[in-house]
Amino acid sequence: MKGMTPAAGAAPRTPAKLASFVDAMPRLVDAVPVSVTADTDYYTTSIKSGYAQLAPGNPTAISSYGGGFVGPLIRARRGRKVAVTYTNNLTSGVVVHLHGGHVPAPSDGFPTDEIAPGASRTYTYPNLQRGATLWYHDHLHMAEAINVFNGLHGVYILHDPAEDWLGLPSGRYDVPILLRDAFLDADNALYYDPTLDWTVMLANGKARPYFAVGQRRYRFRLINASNHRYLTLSLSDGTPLVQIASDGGLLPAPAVAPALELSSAERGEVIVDFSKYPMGTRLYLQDSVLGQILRFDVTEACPPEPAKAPLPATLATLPALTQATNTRKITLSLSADGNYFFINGQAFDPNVVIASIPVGTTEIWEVSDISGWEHNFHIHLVQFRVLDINGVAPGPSLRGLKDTVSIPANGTVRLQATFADYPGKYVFHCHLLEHASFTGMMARMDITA
Ligand SMILES: [Cu+2]
Repeated sequence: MKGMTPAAGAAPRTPAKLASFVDAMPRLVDAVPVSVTADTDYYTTSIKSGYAQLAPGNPTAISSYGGGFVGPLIRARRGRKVAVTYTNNLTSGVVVHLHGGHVPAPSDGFPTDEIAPGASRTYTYPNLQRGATLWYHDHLHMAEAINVFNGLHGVYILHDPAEDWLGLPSGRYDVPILLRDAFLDADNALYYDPTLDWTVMLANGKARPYFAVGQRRYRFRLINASNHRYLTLSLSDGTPLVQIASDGGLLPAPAVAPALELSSAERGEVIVDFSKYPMGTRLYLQDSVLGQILRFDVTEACPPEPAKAPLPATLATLPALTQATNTRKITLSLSADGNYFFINGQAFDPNVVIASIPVGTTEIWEVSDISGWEHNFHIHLVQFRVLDINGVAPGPSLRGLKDTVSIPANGTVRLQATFADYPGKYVFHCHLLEHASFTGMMARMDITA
């Protein structure tokens, strides 16, 4: 990838030659609480190594949350807490971060808050934010790129009764799809080398699968869990994608566009209406670089959709932007030796506070790249608003609540965020995981009481 040089002496690997659309895309398996109290659902998950059938042929050695290549699907409900106790049964450390979650610092997964091999840690998520498609993944200092590559990722849906009035497809017709690329060698082994071209696109842990659908609307929650690949997704027949939600939940209004762009870690929820296609139709979800990555087969008998009201022009009303009291400049640069991407002049040091923010503050961040590379920018703890990109107001798909946004090379994005509560230490960083893990592109922010 950009900014990475090949490891010295690395043996060349032959990529797997994979047939496409052989396997069905699995539905993610719901996590089952081990106990439920009046206000909290409790889960336990073992982080362990194992094998998964990612593609036809040999099974692939993986790291996993709970055994599957994509971790258990946690379904939270707004206003009910979720507590997950992770036990690390790997031979190296891990950290779990709920991406997009508004959570107290001890549960956020600071990169050095390691769960050592054999140890356990409980993360508690308040779920007081708006409904959204979140995801969880490893965040271990200088190792998240490899850990996520090996399979430490999962989906966390925060359901919100405030969405019920929209009559969106639900249950079986509300389908999270975790997309990520990989390099599989000729033996189907995951082989981590970011200088290679990772051309195997996995959807819910299967390489280029098919998915049977019925003649009705579906809600697809698309998560770009790729380490660094940008996705530009579209339907093969040119039907526009109707995006209803982004990182932090519903958009103010549907964003209808020929393609949906998702940088690493971004989410986009789309409504696809298959009712216009004859039975037997094959339609592809395609990426501008990788081509067809998922085939929808209109083959499933399903009852007609009840009272299909058109999507309203207004999906959600976002909170009014409050007056910012501080403007903070964030500069992304390349070190003189070319080995690091700096944030405000330095590589990540977990002991150095780059941003100290009094709790309750609303800030505008001017995030500028001067490295000449495109990066993407993720702030923990908050959902922010994109004010403008190179001085231009964001397009419809970026007008909702966001936690990750692409920063154009040599460009500036202005964001606004309110750090309403939860004092403690957090990070913000480039979500190209190779940059975050290996080039120091991360910074500590402390929310001060
Ligand atoms: Cu970067």
